[in-house]
Amino acid sequence: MDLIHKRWLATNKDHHALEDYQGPVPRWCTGCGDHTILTAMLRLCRDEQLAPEKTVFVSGIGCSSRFPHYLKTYGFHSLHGRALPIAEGVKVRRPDLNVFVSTGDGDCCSIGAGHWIHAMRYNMNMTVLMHDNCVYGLTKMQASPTSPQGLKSNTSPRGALLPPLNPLLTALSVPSASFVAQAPDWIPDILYSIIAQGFHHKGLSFIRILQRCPNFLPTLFDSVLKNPEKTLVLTHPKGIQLDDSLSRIYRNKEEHDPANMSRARELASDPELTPVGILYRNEQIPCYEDMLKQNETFTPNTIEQALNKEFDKFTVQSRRAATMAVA
Ligand SMILES: Cc1ncc(C[n+]2csc(CCOP(=O)(O)OP(=O)(O)O)c2C)c(N)n1
Ligand code: SF4
Repeated sequence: MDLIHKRWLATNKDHHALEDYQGPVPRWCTGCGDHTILTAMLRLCRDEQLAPEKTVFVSGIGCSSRFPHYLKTYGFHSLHGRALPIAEGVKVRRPDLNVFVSTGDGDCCSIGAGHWIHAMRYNMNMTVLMHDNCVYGLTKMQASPTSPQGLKSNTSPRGALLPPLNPLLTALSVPSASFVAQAPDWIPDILYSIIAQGFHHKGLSFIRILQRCPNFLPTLFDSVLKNPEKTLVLTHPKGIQLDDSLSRIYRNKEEHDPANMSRARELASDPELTPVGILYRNEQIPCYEDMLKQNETFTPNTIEQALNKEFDKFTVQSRRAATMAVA
């Protein structure tokens, strides 16, 4: 940001600074990936100058679902698994609002899985952050659908029996999926860039964020964190780009066109590499709220006319007016 721009912002009374969006100090554990996700979100609100009164964060229940408490916008800390239908309700009545959803892997892929699939289908214009720490954090370490096979937890003391669900592949398989991306919480610039692109996408942007939970799974992402070669950064003029310093660390890159669904599926199922970037984007898929508007038979005007017609049946008329009406 140049000096003139900075000075102009400082003197502009309508400008929102980062602190205008910042709520109380978060109560997540030290080192929890949710902190960096919140920082990225605060930056986005400030950079996009989102009006706090026109911005809503909806969440379910879980550590990650405490997100709305830490932002000075509207927020709805709802029920376990129900963040998406509530966000859809907000969007359908108030399409003018910026709607964001924070949901954990338990919240989204377990109890909320049905809502997740249908929210992808409805493709309403909102940004969905799926904080995937591969465990139930808030309730103190039970296996989630994305937990690695063999994970010893309070619900699987001998190790989780099932292989994990792949949230990227699941999302890509839903008809009408229009934006699917993966971001790590530990590369702030990439995380921010992906969230920003998701926000600018018209439709539901599903962003799976690999989120560290140092309290319960401190070594979960070690292989990727300690060896940058295991990360495959998906670059594209219509996706994300790496600056020089990140390019020196993350040498494993692929130019991936987000319109290419079959390559997106291959990348999502790669057993060795962790893809980071926008896997799929399709701007042609209509949003449900726009489809509704086109088919809307009840406008405020037609509702008023229908109500007036009904109320007129009960109008008490003077005898003279009634006689005139009969004549
Ligand atoms: C209907 C219902 N079932 C179960 C719970 C208990 N519960 C609260 S949070 C949670 C799981 C949280 O895990 P996740 O969604 O992965 O979020 P995290 O805490 O890891 O961020 C569970 C099972 C609940 N609150 N409501
Ligand atoms: S338990 Fe895990 S997910 Fe929850 S706040 Fe602590 S580090 Fe974060």
